[in-house]
Amino acid sequence: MTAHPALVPLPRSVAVIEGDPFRLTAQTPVIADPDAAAAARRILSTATAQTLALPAEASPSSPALTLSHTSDIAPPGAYRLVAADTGVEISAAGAEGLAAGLHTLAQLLTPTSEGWRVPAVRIDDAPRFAYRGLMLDVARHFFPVADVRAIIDRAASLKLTHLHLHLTDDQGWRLQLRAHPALTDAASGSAIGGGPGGFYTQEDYRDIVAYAAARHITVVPEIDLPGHTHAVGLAYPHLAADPVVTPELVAEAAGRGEALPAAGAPYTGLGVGFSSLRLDEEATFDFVADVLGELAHLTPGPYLHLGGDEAFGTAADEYDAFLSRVTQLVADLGKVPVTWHDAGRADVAPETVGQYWGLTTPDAAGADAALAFVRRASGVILSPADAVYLDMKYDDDTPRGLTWAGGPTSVRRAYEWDPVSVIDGIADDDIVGVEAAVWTETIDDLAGLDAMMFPRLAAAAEAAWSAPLGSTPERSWESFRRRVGGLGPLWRRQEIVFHPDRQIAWTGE
Ligand code: TNX
Repeated sequence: MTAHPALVPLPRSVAVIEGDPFRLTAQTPVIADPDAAAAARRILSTATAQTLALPAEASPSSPALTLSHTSDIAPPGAYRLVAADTGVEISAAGAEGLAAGLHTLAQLLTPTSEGWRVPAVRIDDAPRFAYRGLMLDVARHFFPVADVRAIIDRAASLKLTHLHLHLTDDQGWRLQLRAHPALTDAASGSAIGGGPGGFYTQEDYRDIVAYAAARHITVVPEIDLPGHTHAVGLAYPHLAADPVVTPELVAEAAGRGEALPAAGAPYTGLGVGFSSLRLDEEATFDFVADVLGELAHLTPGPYLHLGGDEAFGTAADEYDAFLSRVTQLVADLGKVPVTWHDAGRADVAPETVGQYWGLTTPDAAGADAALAFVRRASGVILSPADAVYLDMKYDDDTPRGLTWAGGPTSVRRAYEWDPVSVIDGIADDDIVGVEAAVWTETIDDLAGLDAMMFPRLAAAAEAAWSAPLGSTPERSWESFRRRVGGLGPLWRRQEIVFHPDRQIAWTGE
């Protein structure tokens, strides 16, 4: 084997050790607590596209997969993996680290006629950032629960920890709320391009949250406020301001052959920034308090995302007062508010985390807004759009996708940036984590999500997990393009319809 196996995200240390390879078969015994054993069967069966029994009982002499808890391995997600012909041992403090180790083991497997070969290696690994996220926009196009589950599996396989669901936007409201059934009755049946839309029942949402939790992923729900709210007006006309139709929006809509937004009619175009809740109405605050209260109750995770982006239809003073009041409301509900960085200029609750979505070379306003969160000591999530907005085209020939974030985003551009270098004055400790985002204006099915996410999601995962870009020879584009290319066979077995990008050195099997 080569010195560095095809592992993404790159582990902290990989050492090739003495010994013959391990052979994993369906009958390899698993020595582990029942939950960890179940995780091993699930993760390795998916990775091999075979049902691996991995029995618990074994003769003492057969080489086994051993999963053990060791309190001296930190932080959460960290693990040690030692493989040789005598067995594979994964150790971690808890279930999250064991799962991370199992996903690494999945990447080490090569099929042979006598089972799956695992090279003799010792890996000591730990994440750089605790928050490693993926945002999925289910508002522009709706994705059923089965697709969201598939996305959760994909995120877990790259050791991500958070799934941010962008649940509401101008084109539709996707979450059933008991106090406001009109939102899904009147405002979920539309999507970009005129598709049928859809929504998650409360049971669906609980299913997603539980499925994610079983894979060590926390759901971060977003209700985008006070802009991106045209759909609210379909249910509650008195809460929505009239669309602000600018000459630019008129020109864009004409160019795309789309209808303009009109109060009370579903919006199915790609325009942004024209809608706002009515912030001069106390009824709006009652509505928002109800919605966020119910969402907090449904959501076990610590974060509630309030959006706050592109509220061009909202007066600046009203926007600031709204964000200040609503972030405080979320804090009072016992949750950590998250907003897009646009809200940094407002006097938001001090615990509010800002999500930076400007470019890897920020403009002054974007950098200032992001720094405001750091000054309040709450930190930032980095989602630089020209690196980790996975809805950008790869190149001019990509069938789906947008190009506004500095043109197409090649795999190399998605890889060659480092979180700590984006905003001057922000150190590793100020960074809560890194989040990739797939906006779905141009994507309407799982195959489309796959093609846009893979391989670039692997680059984002490496930015979130691995040591800084350039800190070791392997933390480089040349190494990444080899390593990620080696994952092609695994992704095919996992039924991931990845984009066979020409910058990547794909290996066959
Ligand atoms: C910007 S990022 C948006 C979204 C769009 C996306 C498309 C952000 C906070 N707002 O409304 O869907 O670009 O790439």
